[in-house]
Amino acid sequence: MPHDGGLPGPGHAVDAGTGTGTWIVLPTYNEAENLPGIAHAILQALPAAMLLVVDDNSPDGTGLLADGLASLDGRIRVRHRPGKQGLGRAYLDGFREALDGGATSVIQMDADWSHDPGSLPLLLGPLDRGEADLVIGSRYTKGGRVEDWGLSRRLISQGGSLFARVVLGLRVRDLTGGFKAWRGSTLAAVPFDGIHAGGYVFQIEMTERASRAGARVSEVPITFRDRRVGQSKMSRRIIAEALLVVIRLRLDRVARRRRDRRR
Ligand SMILES: Nc1nc2c(ncn2[C@@H]2O[C@H](COP(=O)(O)OP(=O)(O)OP(=O)(O)O)[C@@H](O)[C@H]2O)c(=O)[nH]1
Ligand SMILES: [Mg+2]
Repeated sequence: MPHDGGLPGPGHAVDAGTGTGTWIVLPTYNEAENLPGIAHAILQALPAAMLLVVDDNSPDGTGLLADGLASLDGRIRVRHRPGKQGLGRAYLDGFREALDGGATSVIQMDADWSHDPGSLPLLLGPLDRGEADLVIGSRYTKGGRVEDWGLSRRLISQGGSLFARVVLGLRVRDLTGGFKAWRGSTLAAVPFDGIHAGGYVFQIEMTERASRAGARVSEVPITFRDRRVGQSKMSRRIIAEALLVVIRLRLDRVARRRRDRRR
C-alpha cells in the first residue's frame, strides 16, 4: 500500500520544488475551452507532478480532449465517470486514485483558471517544510484577493466562510475555497464515507474532518479570478444547502461528544 492511512506527522516530507510525488486532481465538466491551457500551465509549474483529470462525461467533449492530451504526455491521466455526479464525488474518486497511485501529496484545483497554476509551488511549500498537513489557497488571509466579483458574490462567499468558521470553531479564514494541497497520509486518514458532496459543503467538511483528525491546517494567500469562459454553477439552492449542512455538522459534533462522554 502506498499510503499508510496513519495520522499526519512531521516525518512525511515531500519534494515541492518540481512536484515529485504530487498528484493534481482536476475535475472537469464542460471545460474544453480551458483544459489544454490549464493542463499545460500546471505541468509547467510542477514538471515532475502527475495530473489526473476527472471528467463526468462532459457533453462538450472535454473527456475526449483529455484523452488526447494524455496520449501525448505520460504525466496526464484521465478518469472517466459516466455522468455528472457533482464536484465532491469527482474529487473523492480522484483522491482515491491518486493515493492508490502512491501520491505523497495531492492538490485539488478548478479547471476554469480561478486557481492560478503559478501558485502551485507556494501551496506545496508548507507541506515540503513539514509545517502543515493541509494547505489552503486562501482568498481571505492577509495578501489574498478576489478579482472580478461583484459585491453580492463577495459577501456571500466571505459571509459563508465566516459563518462556517464560527459555527464549527475552526481557525481557517477561507473554508469554502477549493484550491488545496494535502499531505498524502493526511488525506488518507480522512474518512470519505458519508461526506456531503455538494460543492461548498464538500470543501468545508473535508477541512473539518481533517482538522478533527489532528491535521495542521495553514493558509497561503492567493488571488482568485472569476472563471474565464463557460457557465457558472452558483445557485441559491447550493448556498442554502451549505448553511444547513454546516449547522448539521456542528450538531453531529455535539452529539458525538455526548456519546463519547457516556461511554
Ligand atoms: N467531474 C466534475 N467536475 C465538475 C462538476 N461540477 C463542476 N466541476 C468542475 O469543478 C470545477 C469547479 O466548478 P465551477 O463550475 O467552476 O464552480 P464554481 O467555481 O463554484 O463556480 P463558477 O466558477 O462561478 O462556475 C471546474 O473545474 C468544473 O469543471 C461535476 O459534476 N463533475
Ligand atoms: Mg469556478
